[in-house]
Amino acid sequence: MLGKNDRTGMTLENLKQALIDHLYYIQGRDEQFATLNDYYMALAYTVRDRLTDRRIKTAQTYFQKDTKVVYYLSAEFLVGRLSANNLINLGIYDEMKEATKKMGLNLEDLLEQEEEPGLGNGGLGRLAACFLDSLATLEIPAMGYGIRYEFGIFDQFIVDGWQRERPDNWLRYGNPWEIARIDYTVEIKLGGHTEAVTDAQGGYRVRWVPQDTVYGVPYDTPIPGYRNNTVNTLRLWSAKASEDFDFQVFDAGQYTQAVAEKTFSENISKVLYPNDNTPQGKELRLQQQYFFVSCSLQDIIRSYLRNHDNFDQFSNKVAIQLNDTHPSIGVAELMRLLIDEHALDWNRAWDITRQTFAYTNHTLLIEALERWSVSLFGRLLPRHLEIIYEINNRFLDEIRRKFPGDRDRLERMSLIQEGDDKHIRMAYLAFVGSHTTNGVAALHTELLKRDVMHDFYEMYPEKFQNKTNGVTPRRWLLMSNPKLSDLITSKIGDRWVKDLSELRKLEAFVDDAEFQKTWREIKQDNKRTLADYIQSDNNLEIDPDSMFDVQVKRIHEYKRQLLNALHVITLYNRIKQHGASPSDVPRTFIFGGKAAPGYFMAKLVIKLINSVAEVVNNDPDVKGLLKVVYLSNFSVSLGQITYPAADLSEQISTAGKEASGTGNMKFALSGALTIGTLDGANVEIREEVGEENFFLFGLDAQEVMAMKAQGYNPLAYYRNNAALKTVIDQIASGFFSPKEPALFKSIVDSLLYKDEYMLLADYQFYVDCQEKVSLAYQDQTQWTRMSILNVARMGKFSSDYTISEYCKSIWHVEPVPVSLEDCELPTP
Ligand code: NBG
Repeated sequence: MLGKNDRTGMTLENLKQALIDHLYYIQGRDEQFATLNDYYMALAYTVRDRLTDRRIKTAQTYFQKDTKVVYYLSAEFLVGRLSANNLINLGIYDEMKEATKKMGLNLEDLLEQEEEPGLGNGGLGRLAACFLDSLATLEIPAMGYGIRYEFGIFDQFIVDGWQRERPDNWLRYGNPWEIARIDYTVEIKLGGHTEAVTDAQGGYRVRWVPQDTVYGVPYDTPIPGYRNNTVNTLRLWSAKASEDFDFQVFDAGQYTQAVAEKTFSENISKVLYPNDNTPQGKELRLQQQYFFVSCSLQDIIRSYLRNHDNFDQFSNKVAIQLNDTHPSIGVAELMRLLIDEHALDWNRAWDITRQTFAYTNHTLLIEALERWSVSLFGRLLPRHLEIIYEINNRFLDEIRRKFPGDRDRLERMSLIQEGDDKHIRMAYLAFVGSHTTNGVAALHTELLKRDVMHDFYEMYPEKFQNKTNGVTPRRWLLMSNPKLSDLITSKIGDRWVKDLSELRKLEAFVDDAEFQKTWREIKQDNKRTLADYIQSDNNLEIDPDSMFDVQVKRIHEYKRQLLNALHVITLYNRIKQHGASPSDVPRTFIFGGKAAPGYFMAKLVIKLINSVAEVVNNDPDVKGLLKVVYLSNFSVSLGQITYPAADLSEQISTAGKEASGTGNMKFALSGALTIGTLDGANVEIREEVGEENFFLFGLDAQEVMAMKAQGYNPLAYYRNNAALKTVIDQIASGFFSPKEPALFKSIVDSLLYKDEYMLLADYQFYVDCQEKVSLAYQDQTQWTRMSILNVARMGKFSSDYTISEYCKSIWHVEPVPVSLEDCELPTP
């Protein structure tokens, strides 16, 4: 029986004994010589053992009941550190704290040893991680599939105001959470050509003769639900050179070349491409996508065939979600596997494929939609190119039948973009090969239907759904904001952890002076924690009594960090000119986020923010009123101390550009108020918390489009707004870059002559709205009231809710609880 077995018991004594055993037998250390990292490793293995019991039992249950399983395919899983989360979900955080204390250790110090797995860029990868947590918590049979990048997102550091990058060697000291499953290794083909062959029945078949093969080795990470017995699996694939293909070269006596080729094919899982919302049309990236998708589909089929001897039940037992287009090659790969390897005919394979896949779109930025050059694609995946052409032929016939003679429509909707350099439109392939396509916030889904995928909506309106994003309350409240969690639980009990709508009950305390006071003290404590971090990391003193005005997210022009910077300069100028006005509350502007290494403008914005910080932070005239901080190397871990410390959350993207945003939810869940545009999930957040508890400004998506259509002229705003003109002239004249006055010329030119993201059109609205924020902050009673209401009304944005909606209307799966009764454990 689980728990009765000392090997994986949960009592304080069991845990302590396990720590000592692992320290000794796994790390090979005694207590006298053990380092902090040795102790961390012992702790991780101790927790992993307890997860392993439940993971094996979970897998057995799914297999025995032959349940339908959700497979979430994603090129990114930004899971964050695992130790604290696993302790909390297992319900042994306090026991472990005691056990380590008894050994003279501090649990928090041990947890700090964990290297964060940075296997994602931003919101898309973090969403996948929140979804895994919710799937396990809701007891849904599910598995995540992705890539075990040897190097995750680069480490960012700031030198002289500029972003610099260093490789993220996260596996350096080993990863105690993963288990390699060598027995499930699969073979992947690449390149070469195809041949027609006749099979035993005299039928026509295609054989793919690859140029190279490479192996995929799976590494499993356990994903526990919150205080239940479910432990699902995140399976990440690592590339390993196949010995066969080296043999010829070996035989030719070219030993070193053979070894070189070996490392070459292992490059596939070497590094995460550091782009957020911008595709990288590189061959290696396509190899990565195909590699993990083919590994995963072969694995899914192997697993399905353990319980079945034909494919009749496939789409009743398997739901595959495509997280954006990165895994969309899966549509062609499943067709290939079913037709070429399992001898199904086209129509049957196509029905199964479309009943199995669903696709989530994550962006409206046209330039961010993935397209692969046909020539590159055909070189790497000759068989898949044939299949995609066949899918397209049949699809174009369907369009012709529905819209006879509409040639423009054919051209617009074709999976192949014609022209000198032909491209495959991956979003269209994903749509055509799926039963359902969803957007990630109400507005985003509407714009998909109205704009980006309008032709598809006209033809198949029933295939579109909305699923507004959410975040997991475990990591983003319980774990990151323990003091607020305790306060909430003391008032309304702890059911909110699994049912976030329970937070509504906090509304009863919104005017309770004592409660308000404690609420404020907790925010203050969280601000002090962040201030301490900034003191040690940036060597900068900031005032926890000032308003923390925070924008942390990837740096992208559409997210408009630059608009925030223009506001900072505006305030600075105002105070310099007129002295402090009564509405000025002391503010600390906190920025953070990585720019793609090849994204020139984004990197220049970082430099500008740091240059403004240099001037502002060293000017005695604004001392005590303004400070600017750039947090380097923003990550999940740093987010966990940043969101809880924020007073104001900046969600200021150009309307119609941010598909959803999820940082907006994390801030509000910790009681920050939002200043934001009507973009992405902001719209729904505002609806939920009430318009009087949200600082709205700026053009809406329709106005943005209308203004663009009329011919937008940023220069007019510049000429007609004296404060704005001063700010831009300062940047242009080198006020913030005296050693290199023309440094920011490209920023100035882009604002004045193009302003793609309409900063100038929104500037005055934004500055006025910030004025209202300052006024509101002066009334702390009212502000606290708004803060409490924001938290109380965040129920809709739990990823548990989002996932339950996917389960109901896309995947058609039900919870399958796992029982630990009669669980056979090896006797020690
Ligand atoms: C991002 C969007 C965000 C959204 C996340 C998760 C991509 C392609 N899209 O607005 O920009 O919150 O996806 O859905 O990274």
